[in-house]
Amino acid sequence: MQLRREHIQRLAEECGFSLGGVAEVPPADSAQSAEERQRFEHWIASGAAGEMEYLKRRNEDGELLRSSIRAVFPWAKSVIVCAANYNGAPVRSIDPAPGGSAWIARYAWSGQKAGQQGGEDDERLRPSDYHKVLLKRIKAIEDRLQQEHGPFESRAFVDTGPIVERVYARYAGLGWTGKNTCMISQGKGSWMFLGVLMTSLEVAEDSVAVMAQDRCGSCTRCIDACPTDALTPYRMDASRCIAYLTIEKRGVIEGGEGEVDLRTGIGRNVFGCDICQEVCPWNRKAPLVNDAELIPRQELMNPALDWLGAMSEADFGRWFFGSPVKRAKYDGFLRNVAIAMGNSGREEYLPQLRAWLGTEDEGLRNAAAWALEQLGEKTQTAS
Ligand code: B12
Ligand code: SF4
Ligand code: SF4
Repeated sequence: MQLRREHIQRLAEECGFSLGGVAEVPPADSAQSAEERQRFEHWIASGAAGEMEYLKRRNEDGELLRSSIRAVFPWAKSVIVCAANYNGAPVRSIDPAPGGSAWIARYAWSGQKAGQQGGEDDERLRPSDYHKVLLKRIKAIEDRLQQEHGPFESRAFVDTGPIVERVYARYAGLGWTGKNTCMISQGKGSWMFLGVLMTSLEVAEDSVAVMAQDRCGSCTRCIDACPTDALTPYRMDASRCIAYLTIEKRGVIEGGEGEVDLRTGIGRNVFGCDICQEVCPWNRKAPLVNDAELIPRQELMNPALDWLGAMSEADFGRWFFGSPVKRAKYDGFLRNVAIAMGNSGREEYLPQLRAWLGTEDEGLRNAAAWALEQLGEKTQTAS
């Protein structure tokens, strides 16, 4: 039994994806494998992964787990890669916005109807998380293939597998790797989540994907627009990326090295960052999402900083339970809000920031002290 491209594309569409493709796993001793392993090794060795320890895990032979599928799944011969659109609304963080508003990255806007429990709550959207949404769909593809072709080895992942999904999206012909490091589809842009299914099945000879051509050309808009200088062509220093700082980084956010103070660069972004994709010309005509499990929640577009800052831990849980935003954790999220307040130039936040100086969480305390200084108030604790 071999996998055929058209069949995978059809299955992907039937299971709720915008794009689907299949790639061969290159032999361990191939030049392609060696190049990817080396690129990943260098990236980790340079410190670009910051404190994301899960990216640095190695096997007993000292190989980085995420740098080679074969090291972890020797049976893997192919990877099915599927992409789902999450372009919620034509609202961008770089456009003029109401004063005192924050930005939550659009991948975290998603929600779905609360269900048929009756009563007024029915129309309300409850948060949804792309990990769960996509994994369910990938597993539906897995089931369909098992039914059609009998048992085979397989593993489905969204984010968490020992694989750089964008590399396989490129191998599967879904798009190219942009200078902003995102997977860009020529017709659909880069607002795409990825999910993968590794299988022990071979790819039919006539279905080996043709890699998409790199269409970045001489453009450097993403690199020029990045507020924290995290990008050089096709490479990100994640330790400088706002998405890393506001989602993955725990504790204190320091100013960092380089010309830009990272906290200033964060601007009004309180969870993730969309800038290097918003400026990308390939997203100008990107289709809007039409997906019952990824419906954009209006209240998360340009949310007011004072609303976010006044959230109790219980409120945070209510608004973000089941949403990717939970990953930042309550204290981390408030830390980000404090930094955005410091960047707002608005004195109305002074009382809230002063109150946070008395909090136990060091990250939040430090961010509040820094923000107060930005707003012209001297404190003892700012670093
Ligand atoms: C860790 C991680 C992050 C980190 C680090 C990002 C990074 N650039 O690596 C942080 C927290 C910063 C992050 C941010 C975001 N992430 Co993220 N992240 C991941 C994760 C879990 C692992 C990525 C990884 O291994 N990085 C390591 C480095 C080395 O990989 P890389 O930059 O992708 O580089 C590879 C290729 O670019 C290629 N390459 C490098 N140089 C060159 C040069 C040429 C010429 C070519 C052709 C290729 C090439 O080889 C590299 C390594 O082999 C993946 C899921 C997964 N398992 O893959 C999601 C993933 C990459 N993230 C995703 C998303 C949506 C985001 C955000 C948009 C979220 C947000 N709005 O805040 C931002 C996007 C920022 C950006 N410009 O990339 C999507 C990307 C979808 C897409 N269309 O590309 C993924 C695939 C999750 C998913 N399942 O959908 N993320
Ligand atoms: S997501 Fe934001 S901070 Fe990160 S590389 Fe892109 S523009 Fe820079
Ligand atoms: S902004 Fe330009 S350089 Fe950056 S990813 Fe898009 S096309 Fe490529």
